Amino acid sequence: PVLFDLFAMFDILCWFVHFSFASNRLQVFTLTNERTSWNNAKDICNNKSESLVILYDEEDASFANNFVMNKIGTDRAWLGLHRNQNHTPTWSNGESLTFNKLTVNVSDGQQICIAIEDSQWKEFNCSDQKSFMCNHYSLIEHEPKNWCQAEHYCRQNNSNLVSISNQTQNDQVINEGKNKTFWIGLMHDEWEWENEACSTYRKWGYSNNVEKEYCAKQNQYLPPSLLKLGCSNDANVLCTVRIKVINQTLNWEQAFDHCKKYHTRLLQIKDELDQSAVRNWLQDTPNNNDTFWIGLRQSRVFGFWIWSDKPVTDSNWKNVNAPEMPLSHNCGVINMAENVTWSDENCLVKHPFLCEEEFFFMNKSKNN
Ligand SMILES: *[C@@H]1O[C@H](CO)[C@@H](O)[C@H](O)[C@H]1NC(C)=O
Ligand SMILES: *[C@@H]1O[C@H](CO)[C@@H](O)[C@H](O)[C@H]1NC(C)=O
Ligand SMILES: *[C@@H]1O[C@H](CO)[C@@H](O)[C@H](O)[C@H]1NC(C)=O
Ligand SMILES: *[C@@H]1O[C@H](CO)[C@@H](O)[C@H](O)[C@H]1NC(C)=O
Ligand SMILES: *[C@@H]1O[C@H](CO)[C@@H](O)[C@H](O)[C@H]1NC(C)=O
Ligand SMILES: *[C@@H]1O[C@H](CO)[C@@H](O)[C@H](O)[C@H]1NC(C)=O
Ligand SMILES: *[C@@H]1O[C@H](CO)[C@@H](O)[C@H](O)[C@H]1NC(C)=O
Ligand SMILES: *[C@@H]1O[C@H](CO)[C@@H](O)[C@H](O)[C@H]1NC(C)=O
Ligand SMILES: *[C@@H]1O[C@H](CO)[C@@H](O)[C@H](O)[C@H]1NC(C)=O
Ligand SMILES: CC(=O)N[C@H]1CO[C@H](CO)[C@@H](O)[C@@H]1O
Repeated sequence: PVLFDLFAMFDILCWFVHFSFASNRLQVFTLTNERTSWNNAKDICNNKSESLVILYDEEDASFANNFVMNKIGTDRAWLGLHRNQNHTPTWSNGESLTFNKLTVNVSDGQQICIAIEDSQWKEFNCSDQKSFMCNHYSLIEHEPKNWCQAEHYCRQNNSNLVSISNQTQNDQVINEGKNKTFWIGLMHDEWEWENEACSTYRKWGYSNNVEKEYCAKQNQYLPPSLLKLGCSNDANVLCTVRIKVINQTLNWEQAFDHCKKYHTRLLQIKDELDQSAVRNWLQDTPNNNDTFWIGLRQSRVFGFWIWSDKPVTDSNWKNVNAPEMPLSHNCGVINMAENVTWSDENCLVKHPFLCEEEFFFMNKSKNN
């Protein structure tokens, strides 16, 4: 068996890796020394099954800023944000906007989200925390969220934020809204994050760029902000990976294949930062009191534990020492109920599992 993938080792040596989590979203950042155009940067990340970095809030932004400055002291790194000039407003369920009660015009770079207040459609800062209404007039009053979190909440129930297609429906939405101010499924934003990620982070820095400005990079100055830059300019490449809980129960091999096919790979935990990020992240995940497959496997020939193709260096075993043959089972799980430690498990048992991938989409969401 090929246990040590030379390419992977090369990766470890040449790419800076770090975990961060903000607003319940975990990201692994990697950065290249290469400077290239935005489109090329996007390809470089995609070729590694990663994507250009998405910023979800100021914490992300300041992390990305420090990361780039500390690693290569560069003043430029591309972000997964670009301007789509053909943008037309659509409902969050993908339907086009045929019935429109909005009376404002949106200017370049501005992101606005629509809520109903006093029976009218009004524009608000998408970061505002508000009540919201999912489809079927389901009003969520007591868990105020920003627009993206609200849409995410509805999605978890196979729904969307409510969309409105005629006056009758508009009246009903208002009626069911109990005079609250609540988000509906409409966001205006001609700037788009990669992979249709939904993020309300939008803090533009000063930019006196005279060329056509279509892509965004991280600004190196504090406080961190976004700068517009022509897409054909050169900047460094900042990629990211995410983690996803798959609720479906499969055996280890099937889980491994599933992650590879639909996402990137079964989750690997390479160091303490990874471990604590996973811990923090699982704590905020519903139905987390579970045992999840991770990409941990024991070589049946040599007896040591590997992450798919890389040796396990850091460890967090339940009983401190790695389970040893011949008594051990050959696959690894992580267990929230056991203080997020690892245990060996029979590879044929079925468990939910953790993949690495993007997970927060505007519309085009991969199932599972
Ligand atoms: C990405 O991969 C494709 C196919 O392997 C290759 O043709 C292309 O040059 C790669 N692009 C970059 C930027 O590495
Ligand atoms: C919005 O812009 C259009 C075209 O620029 C203009 O005709 C319209 O009056 C504007 N509406 C508002 C409310 O400013
Ligand atoms: C939206 O609100 C956030 C947080 O309060 C703030 O940082 C940001 O500047 C606001 N955006 C706009 C366009 O006013
Ligand atoms: C989600 O589904 C549950 C159970 O069907 C329901 O009680 C809850 O109101 C739903 N939430 C939303 C946002 O639709
Ligand atoms: C309004 O839209 C809803 C949902 O699309 C539809 O079921 C209903 O028939 C429409 N009503 C009218 C009067 O067009
Ligand atoms: C909503 O507010 C209006 C005026 O502010 C009031 O007349 C109406 O009774 C209120 N409706 C409900 C359901 O509270
Ligand atoms: C995951 O699956 C379990 C059992 O099949 C179910 O009870 C739970 O609601 C599911 N959780 C989610 C987030 O779908
Ligand atoms: C989680 O699982 C542990 C062990 O199976 C059990 O003792 C504990 O009560 C569970 N907690 C919840 C919140 O279900
Ligand atoms: C769980 O693990 C954390 C981190 O290793 C440790 O600080 C904490 O004391 C542990 N809690 C229990 C109950 O063992
Ligand atoms: C998850 C989701 O809402 N997907 C929708 C995205 O938009 C298309 C139409 O453009 C719909 O068909 C999908 O259902």
